[in-house]
Amino acid sequence: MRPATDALIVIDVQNDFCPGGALAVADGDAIIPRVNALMGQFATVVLTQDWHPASHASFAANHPGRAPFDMVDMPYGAQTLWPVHCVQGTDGAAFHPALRTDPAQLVIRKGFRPAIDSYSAFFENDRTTPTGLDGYLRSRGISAVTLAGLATDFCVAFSALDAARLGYAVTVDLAACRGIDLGGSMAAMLQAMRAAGVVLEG
Ligand code: VGL
Ligand code: ZN
Repeated sequence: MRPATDALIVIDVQNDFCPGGALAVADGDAIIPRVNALMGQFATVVLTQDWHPASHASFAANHPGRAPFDMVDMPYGAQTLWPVHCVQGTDGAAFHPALRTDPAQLVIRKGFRPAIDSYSAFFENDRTTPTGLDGYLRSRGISAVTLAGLATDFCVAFSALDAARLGYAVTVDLAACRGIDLGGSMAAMLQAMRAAGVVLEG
């Protein structure tokens, strides 16, 4: 077992990010056995779920004339437009059926406000609106987090960078992650995580 001050945070292992899903990450489901095994090593396990209303501003379909993967300017900064994915209550938003969910004490849902996206488990994309996860972890005495899940270069990386900024010791288990790699995002985010002191292992 890892020390009681360590938490595992499993990011967005949902059907829409796995093969056959609306925003499938290549080989996304291949991480599940490793993620399930990791859960056995941590007394504190948190799962996140991308959880958008159908009207969400990150969906290209809600921007006439725009296509998925275009960039747009939002009041909070640049935003990638995505295919419709992880709509609240749909099968695409459900956890992959092979993911163990019983060991988790908390499920954080994010991206539920129509006007703002939330890649990170800690803050929405304005980088200031909290999800509440920091308060949960702090009040439980957690000082180190290990991250796994989808996608390495978006929700996992944004979560890792925020966790480092908040003062947690952060490890990303790369063997338990898969990425989207949009316009060099994988190399850029790996570099940003290293620069922030995030330990990349696996
Ligand atoms: C994600 C794009 C849009 C992710 C979520 O989980 O990495 N990526 N929404
Ligand atoms: Zn999303």
